Amino acid sequence: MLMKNQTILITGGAGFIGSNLANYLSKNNKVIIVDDLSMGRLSNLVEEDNIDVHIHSITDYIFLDTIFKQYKFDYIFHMAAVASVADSIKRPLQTHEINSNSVIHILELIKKYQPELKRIIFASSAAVYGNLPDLPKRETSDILPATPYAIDKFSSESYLLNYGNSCGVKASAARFFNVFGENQNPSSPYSGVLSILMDKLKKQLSGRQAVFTCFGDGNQTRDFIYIRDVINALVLIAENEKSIGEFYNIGYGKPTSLLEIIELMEEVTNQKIELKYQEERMGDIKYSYCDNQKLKSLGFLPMYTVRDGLVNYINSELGTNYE
Ligand code: UD2
Repeated sequence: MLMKNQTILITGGAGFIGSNLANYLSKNNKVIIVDDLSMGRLSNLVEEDNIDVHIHSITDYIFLDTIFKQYKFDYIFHMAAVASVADSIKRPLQTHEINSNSVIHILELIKKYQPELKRIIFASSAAVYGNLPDLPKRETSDILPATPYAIDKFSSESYLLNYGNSCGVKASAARFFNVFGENQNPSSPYSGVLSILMDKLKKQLSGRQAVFTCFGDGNQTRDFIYIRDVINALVLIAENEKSIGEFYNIGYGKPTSLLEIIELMEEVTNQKIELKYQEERMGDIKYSYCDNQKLKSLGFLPMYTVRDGLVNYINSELGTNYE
C-alpha cells in the first residue's frame, strides 16, 4: 500500500469499517475521525498519536465547517451512517438526514474549502440492488432500492458522481456486500449475522447459554468478505485514477450459505452452535453475491478466503490459535 503522509478524514471512524480503516491508515498517515459513538466505540481504535477523534454527529454542520476550515484533507472516507435498514424504516426522516443530507453538506464543504482533495470515498451498499432476482450483481445490473436506507445510499452515490461532473470533486463509491470481522458491533438484532454468531460463541465458551436464531432455513446465501480485504479494496480505489466517478462492488464474488458459515465456525472451534429456527425475516433477500471483476480490474487480489478470514476473526476475538 502506498498511502503515506496524507491527512485523512474518516467519518464514522470509530465504527466497524471506519475503525479498521483508521487503525490501518494511522500507521503512515494523519487520521482525523468524526464519530458520535452511536454505534462506534473508542475501544475499537488503537492508541495512536496519529489519530484525532472528534465526538460529533455527522449532522453537526457547524462543527464540520470548523474542521473543513482547519485541515487540508488529502482523502475523505465517508463511512458514517445509520447502518440498520430496520431503523431507516422506523425513522426515515432522521436516518435520511444522516445517510443522505450529510453527504450533500460534505460535498458543499469540499467545494468551499478543499479544492485539492484527492478523493472522497463513500460507503454505499449492496442494498441498492434490492430484491431483483438476477445474479451475480454487476455494477451494470438494474437497481431497485426498496427501503429508506437503500434509497439514501443510492441517492448519495448519485450526488457524489454529479458533483464530480459539475464541480470537479473526485469521488468514488464502494457498494459493500456482507463485510465481517473485528470491531463489528453485535448489539442489535440487525447487526451483521457473523458478529451475532461470534457473540453466541463467546457466551457459550464462557459457560453461558447461547442459542442462535436462524431466520428461514439457513440456506440463504451472502457474499461474505473479510474486513482486511475490504480495507485493501478501499485504499486501492482511493489511489487509482481510473476509479474517479465510479462505483464498485465489494465482495469475493462467491456465495456462502448461513449454514455453511455455521459449519465452518463449528469445524474451526470444535464447538456445536445451538440453533433454533424461526420464520424468514420480512424483506429478507434469499440469495446474494456479486461480480467483482470491476474491482479486480483495478488490481484487487483478495488476501483471504471466507474460511481464512473467519479463522482470523475467531482468533482475534477469542485469543485463540485455531487454524
Ligand atoms: C445486509 C446489511 C443491511 C443491508 C442489506 C442489503 C449488514 C449487517 N446488513 O443485510 O444493512 O445493506 O444487506 O442487502 O450488513 N440472520 C439470522 N439470524 C440472525 C441475524 C441474521 O438468521 O440473528 C440471517 C438474516 O435473516 C439474513 C442473513 O442472516 O438472511 C444475513 O443477515 P445480515 O443482517 O447479516 O445481512 P443482510 O444481507 O440480510
